[in-house]
Amino acid sequence: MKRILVTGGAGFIGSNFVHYALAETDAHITVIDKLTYAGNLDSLAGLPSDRFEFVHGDITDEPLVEKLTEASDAVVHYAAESHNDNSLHDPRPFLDTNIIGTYTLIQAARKFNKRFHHISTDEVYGDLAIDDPARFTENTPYNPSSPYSSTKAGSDLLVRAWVRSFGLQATISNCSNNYGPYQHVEKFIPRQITNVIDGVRPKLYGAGENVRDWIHADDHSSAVLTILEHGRIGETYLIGADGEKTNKEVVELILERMGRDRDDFEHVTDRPGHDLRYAIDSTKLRTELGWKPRFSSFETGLDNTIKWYMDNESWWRPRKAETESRYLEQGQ
Ligand code: NAD
Ligand code: TDX
Repeated sequence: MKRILVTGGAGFIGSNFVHYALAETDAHITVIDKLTYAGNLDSLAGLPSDRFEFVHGDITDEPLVEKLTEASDAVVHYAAESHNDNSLHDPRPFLDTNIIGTYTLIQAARKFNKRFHHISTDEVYGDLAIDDPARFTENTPYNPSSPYSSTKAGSDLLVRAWVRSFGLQATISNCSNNYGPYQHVEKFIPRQITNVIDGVRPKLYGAGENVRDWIHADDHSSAVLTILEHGRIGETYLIGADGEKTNKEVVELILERMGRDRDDFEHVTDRPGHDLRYAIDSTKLRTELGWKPRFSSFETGLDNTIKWYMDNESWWRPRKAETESRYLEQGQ
């Protein structure tokens, strides 16, 4: 795997993957990123110029995508509109990037017969009841709830159809909620850490009983590299690290680790259609490909993440006020 094209590499998980893959492999990486509100070139600062190139562009730009795909050995596709709350207020960019963008990329990968790995989410499966012992597996039926997750589900189905109908050399992974450095302050964990830094009380949607299954972004990256190198073409792999927690537990932990009272948070308007619980069974990835997460303790990963936001205020500060004023308009 000599030359990898990474889409959305200036975003949260894409940038973590670029750092991880440059450290763990000898691959050359080219990033294509549109630098939407969610992209940040500072997340890619200081990378070695002989092994890394940044291209400012849109994944719906067919000639550009074809040129970059032809020059690569593999494509790892992270670029997306990624935030559920935004998709409820303005769904259109989600259709353009998540559906048409993925279509443009798989057409190019098909044309030049390149290895393609599609990054997706556990949200395509909908949600589980809080007290249901079940977890998502590769065989769980698709049942997405939001404009975001329905466009991710649509993009997964396009990739599956291109494998079956055109022999696309593709794999798919569906991962649970990521945390770690370089995550936009609109997302749950960075929003609450930066609120605490600012002396503002963390905001819990509704009662805070919703459950998310947390994985550190580095563990997501190691799983993607494993699938890229050893995954079977046409297969889907679920990625998760057994990290189920209620949102209230996460907020209490953030407050405690940052030296504040555990109950110093407030409840705000709930998200419409808010998924109750996500939970991943990653047995297939672990048994078939021998992958396992390195961050076995959520508390340790969270401490590292809190430290990163405290040490890197210049990275998140320019986006904080605008993000909070958007939430304020929504009563959140
Ligand atoms: P993000 O919003 O932080 O980053 C998305 C990146 O894509 C940004 O840099 C943005 O500029 C870029 N982008 C958006 N539209 C583009 C376009 N048309 N052309 C080129 N670049 C474009 O998202 P993230 O949280 O890092 O998520 C990355 C991927 O991982 C997404 O596909 C998402 O569905 C998936 N995923 C995320 C999570 C999570 O917890 N965040 C979990 C599972 C899967
Ligand atoms: O201020 C908040 N308060 C709150 O209680 C915010 C921003 C969120 N929440 C809740 C909503 C969710 O139950 O926290 C949980 C996590 O919220 P988000 O960070 O918005 O993530 P989620 O909606 O679960 O989706 C994330 O994981 C799956 C990513 O944003 C998706 O891109 C990924 O597919």
